[in-house]
Amino acid sequence: MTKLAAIMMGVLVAIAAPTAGAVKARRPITVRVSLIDAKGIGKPAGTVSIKETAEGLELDTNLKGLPPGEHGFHLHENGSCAPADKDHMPTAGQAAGGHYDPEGTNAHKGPGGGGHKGDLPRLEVDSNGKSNAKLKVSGLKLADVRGKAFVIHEGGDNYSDTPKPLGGGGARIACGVVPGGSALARAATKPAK
Ligand SMILES: [Cu+2]
Ligand SMILES: [Zn+2]
Repeated sequence: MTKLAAIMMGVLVAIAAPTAGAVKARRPITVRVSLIDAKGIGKPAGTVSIKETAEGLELDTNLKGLPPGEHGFHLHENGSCAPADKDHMPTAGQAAGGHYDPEGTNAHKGPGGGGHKGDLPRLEVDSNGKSNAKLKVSGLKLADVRGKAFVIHEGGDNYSDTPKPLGGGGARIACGVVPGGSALARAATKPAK
């Protein structure tokens, strides 16, 4: 190898190394999830860690204290897990608003289905009330989820608005706000008293 070639190699390595490091160094965000009811926020129910990858997000769930079975799981548009009125009744997690739908599709079609971007893969909770899974979600970035809320529903999710709207999961039973987002966005999502 000539001296010049050796110097060039060194330069290439120096340029490539920090770039690769910067992509990998993006640290996961951890969302603390709590059980919720019409009175407010209750016991801790574990965490969801969010990692951004080239394909989208990877959600690492470490949840506990949930009813066994399938549960609808979505990103809702407001960063609040508080109750709010629905049909004049205080309702669990209602302040989280609807499914994240930046394109205004008004359609619940499940993950990657072209409807709500907040439609996530449904959760499987084992007989011990735990859900430990790595869920891959394409089409979402960290910037999309910051300042919004993950909501877990009582029932499952058929990734459709029929026979029941929004996958049929019904009541909201657990919720966690993703840290971050602008102060303005947070103020706008404070539940009405
Ligand atoms: Cu939901
Ligand atoms: Zn949806």
